[in-house]
Amino acid sequence: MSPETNRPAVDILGVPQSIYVRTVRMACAEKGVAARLIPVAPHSPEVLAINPFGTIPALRHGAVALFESKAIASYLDAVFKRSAPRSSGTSGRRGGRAVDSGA
Ligand SMILES: N[C@@H](CCC(=O)N[C@@H](CS)C(=O)NCC(=O)O)C(=O)O
Repeated sequence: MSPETNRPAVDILGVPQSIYVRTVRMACAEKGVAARLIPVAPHSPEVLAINPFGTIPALRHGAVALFESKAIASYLDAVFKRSAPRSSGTSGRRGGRAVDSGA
C-alpha cells in the first residue's frame, strides 16, 4: 500500500494464470510497488477500455493506462525508483547489465 493514500500504487488487470500478467506482477514485486490484481479476462470491457486488442495484462496508475507487458515493465522501472534489495548495490546492477547486453 502507498503510505500516503493507503491504496495500492497500481492496478494490474488480468487473470493470475497468464504468464504475461505474472511477469508484470513480478516486476512490481522486484520494484517494491504495491499492486492490486483486478482479475478480468481478455477482451473484457475493463481491458478493452485500455487496450483495443483486448490482451492482458493492462495497467492503471492514476491517469496513466498501459498495455503490453514489456511496456508496462519499462514504465514501472522508470517511474518507481525504489529497487528491491536483491537488485540494489553495484554487483546487482553489473549483473543486470550483463544479462541485458546479451554478452
Ligand atoms: N504481447 C502481449 C501478449 C499478451 C497476451 O497474449 N496475453 C494473453 C493472455 S496470456 C491474452 O490476452 N490472450 C487473448 C488474446 O490473444 O486475444 C504482452 O506482452 O502483454
